[in-house]
Amino acid sequence: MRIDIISVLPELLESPFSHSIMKRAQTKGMLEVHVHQLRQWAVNEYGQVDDYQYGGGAGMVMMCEPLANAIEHLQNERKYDEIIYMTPDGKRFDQQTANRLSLYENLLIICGHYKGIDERIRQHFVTLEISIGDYVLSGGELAAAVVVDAIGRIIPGVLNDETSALTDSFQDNLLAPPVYTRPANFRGWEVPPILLSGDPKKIEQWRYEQAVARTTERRPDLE
Ligand code: 6GU
Repeated sequence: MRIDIISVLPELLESPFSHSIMKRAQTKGMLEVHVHQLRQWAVNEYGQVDDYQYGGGAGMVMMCEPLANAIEHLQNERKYDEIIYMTPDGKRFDQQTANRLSLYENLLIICGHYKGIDERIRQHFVTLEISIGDYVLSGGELAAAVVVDAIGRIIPGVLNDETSALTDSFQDNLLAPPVYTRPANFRGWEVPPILLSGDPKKIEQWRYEQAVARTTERRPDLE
């Protein structure tokens, strides 16, 4: 998969994909992330990409022309399966959406800033609007990093058995059960004996019950 990202703060998106599983996905050639500075398509020599909003009001709006030119430049190179706009008024991101997006070849992500982007870009180019939750960030970059991470780690072949996504929280609308590692007794705090029993059937049953109990307690909305 290739993901292109349009941003006025590309520096924010350098580090998140350079470590651990995201790094492995790219080293293995399964994921490419390309970040593009929107100011390359600025309307003047000052690098302007935003302007005051019609109708008045505080806050700048990202202009049509730089965004349209950036998007069309990238579209000339390849066809995008989705053109995604990161915005707090988008559809709330979830595992189901991550799963669907992980199957595509080419995604384009637009990061908003200030009051957001001109509505006409949303109408004429954007095919999917994503929010990562009900709170406001100062720009779309950190939200885009969340989405790319969630997608990248489940691209087929990125995870091995040890890091398998199959047992993640949310993969079947259940939170994950508690996990433990050595030692079996730390300061008198014991690992549940069933996990030391060596009985895979019982252990699986216990994990399932824990997952259900945790979901009922913490996230009744998931059930
Ligand atoms: Cl996608 N962008 C911004 N600026 N804030 C957010 C968000 C996105 N998702 C939640 N809050």
